[in-house]
Amino acid sequence: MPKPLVFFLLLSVSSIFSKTSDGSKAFASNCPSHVCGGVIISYPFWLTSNTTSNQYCGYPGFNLSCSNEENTIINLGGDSYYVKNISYTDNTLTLVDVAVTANPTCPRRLHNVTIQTLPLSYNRRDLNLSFYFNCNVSVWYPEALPNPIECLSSSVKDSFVFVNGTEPAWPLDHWYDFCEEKVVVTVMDSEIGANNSLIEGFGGAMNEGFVLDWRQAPSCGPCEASMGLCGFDYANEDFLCFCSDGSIRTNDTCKGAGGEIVRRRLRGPSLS
Ligand SMILES: *[C@@H]1O[C@H](CO)[C@@H](O)[C@H](O)[C@H]1NC(C)=O
Ligand SMILES: *[C@@H]1O[C@H](CO)[C@@H](O)[C@H](O)[C@H]1NC(C)=O
Ligand SMILES: *[C@@H]1O[C@H](CO)[C@@H](O)[C@H](O)[C@H]1NC(C)=O
Ligand SMILES: *[C@@H]1O[C@H](CO)[C@@H](O)[C@H](O)[C@H]1NC(C)=O
Ligand SMILES: *[C@@H]1O[C@H](CO)[C@@H](O)[C@H](O)[C@H]1NC(C)=O
Ligand SMILES: *[C@@H]1O[C@H](CO)[C@@H](O)[C@H](O)[C@H]1NC(C)=O
Ligand SMILES: *[C@@H]1O[C@H](CO)[C@@H](O)[C@H](O)[C@H]1NC(C)=O
Ligand SMILES: *[C@@H]1O[C@H](CO)[C@@H](O)[C@H](O)[C@H]1NC(C)=O
Ligand SMILES: CC(=O)N[C@H]1CO[C@H](CO)[C@@H](O)[C@@H]1O
Repeated sequence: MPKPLVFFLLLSVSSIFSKTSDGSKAFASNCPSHVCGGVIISYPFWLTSNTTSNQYCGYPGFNLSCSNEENTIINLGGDSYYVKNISYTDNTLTLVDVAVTANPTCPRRLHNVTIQTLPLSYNRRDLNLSFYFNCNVSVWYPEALPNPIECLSSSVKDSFVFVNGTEPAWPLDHWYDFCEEKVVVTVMDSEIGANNSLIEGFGGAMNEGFVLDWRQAPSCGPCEASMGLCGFDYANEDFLCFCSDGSIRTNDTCKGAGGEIVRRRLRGPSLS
């Protein structure tokens, strides 16, 4: 093949390529990624930012904040969790309760993990620990229960931890009625030894966090199937589909001509 022809072919291939990559650039500028402390925040996750734009790419509730360009945080049921890792291939999130890190060896102010209606579920590797706080059972049958967690107990009230479901069959029904609070926290089962290292080990396990699987938001299927990315207009409470041609539609799909096309080019979450 003569050289000019090869050159010509290369040129036309690259101009086709750059045309499509213009399209994806427009796409990317609407839905930019962000790296925070080594965690890549990318669709369907998005960065909560203080811009005036109320329109975001990503799933509702999958907004993350970035504190000091160091810590990525997600909010679940009003509680904050550090996001240690997001896998976009395994669709997993590794989370550590922010409250745990305030007191790593003896975490306090624990709360139940709440995933509500978000498209999240527990990973196979998770294990639930049940904490019973401030129980006055010592008055009754102290010897039938395991050792209390010293750092969370006082002379009159004891706190206990169990792998959920292994609480002792107690001669006195509902001994936990004598506890002020029960909280179930999730850890990775690999962090809990076979022997009773739970009292010493629960803090360490909680610092390693737990894994959630994330999946496609149900409302987002048609948009993603048409190569779009889902978003939301918080001001108008409209579902949005960011299409690869640069348009943003209130329809649930990029296919066909239907749907109001939002002409305004949006910046998306800034700080990218
Ligand atoms: C966002 O808030 C931070 C401080 O909270 C401020 O420094 C920054 O300028 C704000 N950015 C925008 C785009 O308003
Ligand atoms: C996500 O958005 C909600 C609602 O706007 C807000 O209350 C929450 O603090 C945000 N989460 C994070 C981690 O920024
Ligand atoms: C993040 O999770 C993925 C999948 O589980 C794993 O391969 C990767 O090593 C993790 N990265 C970090 C920094 O933990
Ligand atoms: C842990 O508790 C959650 C509910 O809080 C439940 O959905 C999950 O299946 C439990 N995991 C295990 C291993 O018991
Ligand atoms: C805890 O264990 C009990 C008994 O096995 C089970 O019924 C309950 O669903 C478990 N709860 C969680 C949150 O895992
Ligand atoms: C133990 O606690 C329960 C519930 O918190 C309370 O009803 C009960 O009076 C307490 N008993 C003693 C002996 O303190
Ligand atoms: C936490 O969840 C358990 C059941 O999984 C429930 O019994 C307990 O009351 C909950 N605790 C709080 C503080 O909501
Ligand atoms: C548990 O303790 C036994 C005896 O002390 C020991 O042989 C075994 O290796 C321990 N298992 C684990 C998982 O630590
Ligand atoms: C596929 C689809 O949902 N199409 C809808 C797009 O929006 C118009 C009106 O805005 C509807 O008539 C279409 O059914």
